[in-house]
Amino acid sequence: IQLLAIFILFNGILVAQKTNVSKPAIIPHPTEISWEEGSFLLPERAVICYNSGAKQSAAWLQKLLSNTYVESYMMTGGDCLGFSIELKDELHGSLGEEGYELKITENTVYLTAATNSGLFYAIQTFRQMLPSEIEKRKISDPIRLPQVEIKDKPRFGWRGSMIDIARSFFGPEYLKKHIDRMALYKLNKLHLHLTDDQGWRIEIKSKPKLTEVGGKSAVKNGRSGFLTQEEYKELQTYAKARNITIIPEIDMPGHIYAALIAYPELNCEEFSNLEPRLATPPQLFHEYTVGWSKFCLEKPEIYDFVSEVIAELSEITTGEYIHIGGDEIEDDRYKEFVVKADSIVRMNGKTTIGWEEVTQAPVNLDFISQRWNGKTENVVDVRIIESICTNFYFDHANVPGQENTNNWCQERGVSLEDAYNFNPDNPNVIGVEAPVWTELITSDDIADNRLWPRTIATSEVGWTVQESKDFTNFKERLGHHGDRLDYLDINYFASPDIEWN
Ligand code: TNX
Repeated sequence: IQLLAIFILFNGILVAQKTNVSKPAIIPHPTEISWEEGSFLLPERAVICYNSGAKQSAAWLQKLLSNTYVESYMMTGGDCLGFSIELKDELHGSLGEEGYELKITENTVYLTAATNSGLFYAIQTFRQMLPSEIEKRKISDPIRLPQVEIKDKPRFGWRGSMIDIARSFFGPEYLKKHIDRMALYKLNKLHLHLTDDQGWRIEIKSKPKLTEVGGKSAVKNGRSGFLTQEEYKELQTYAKARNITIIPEIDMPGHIYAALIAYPELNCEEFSNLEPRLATPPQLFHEYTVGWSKFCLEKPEIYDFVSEVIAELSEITTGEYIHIGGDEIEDDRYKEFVVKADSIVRMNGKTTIGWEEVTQAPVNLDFISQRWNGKTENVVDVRIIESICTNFYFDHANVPGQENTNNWCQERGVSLEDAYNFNPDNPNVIGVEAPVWTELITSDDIADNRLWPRTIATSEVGWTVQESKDFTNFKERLGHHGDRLDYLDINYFASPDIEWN
């Protein structure tokens, strides 16, 4: 009898150990999360039942499960076996455009939202609960998840990442990977800095020389190239399916040398728009110097150019926004240019974004200003995307002294803590975005190192309410994501203040 008792006790401990599953680390931190006693062992066969409109999301869930041993079938309505995924219009009020609920009981995972974007995010949270190996290969070991109830929605609708593909080109392959990685952390805006002095990266059919000439140029050691319109459209579709909008930027009226070599008539005759004269058409420009080129702003023809380029870009852009740049230039006609460019964008049915300098000009109130140094005196009170360089410029060093990094904004660089601790509390702020400028970033590996894990910090800044943010707690959760980042082949900077496990 004693032996039997010990045996039962022993078995009891085994069962208890088995069901006492660890709590997965969710990033960004959800609004409300309550772990329950007990667990759910994913079954070998499952039926994902979905309601009207939720089919595309059910397919995402099925795709995710296909990297586990769970064999799943999709069925509309009917009896769920393990998974229920539902759109509920009436939750729009409480969950908004991107919120969701995720509930795991002893035998079912319930994913609910008012939109497919919300369901997509419920799936991303569920994905973070699955073993990290699923990012790389199919796993056959039993998966036991803790029971939980999550109600979650973002603090901001704008949670962005920017890559400068003008100085060094990053093509569709890298950008798709980046989109996948962004999606895992619920980022929803990918801003592409498409043009600059060193290159022009988007095909404009009515101005073929932009890419024939400007597509062949790049910063020293950087890659050249450009996106065809087909590639751009495909990228948008790929992003859209992952709840990400592409924001195209044509930087004007400065940072424009690549267009000037392609179409020298946009220059002043005496090249006074190229001061200091660092290059003269038809020479390409490969150096790292900013703020020296501009359109010849007294020539009316430049507005024909701007109109044609913006019209064609608007035509192929499915998102609501066009970014006109507008940074780092001094010219008496600057404000006039910005107002005109803004109205051209609006005529094409889009919302205009520009770097913060643009708010010196009396732009339309729909305008969105992207704040990067906080030094502009606004004449208009418009919406703001927060990208202040001390906290969001990831071309700066991860740690002091890191080579091939910028340091003009903050000598010591932008630490993970800097990236995390920013609180965007200005009432005009609609969200956050972290830019990466690529004068010194000439390979995918270096780009990965600058983007990750700081981009994950930005995701929590954009998603999680201030009261739930805590750097110590974030670091701990991030440590548990190291494997996942590895399985995703991300060459992330292994911040020394994180215990990676
Ligand atoms: C500033 S901040 C820029 C970029 C450069 C970056 C790094 C801003 C709007 N523009 O043109 O690439 O510094 O040098």
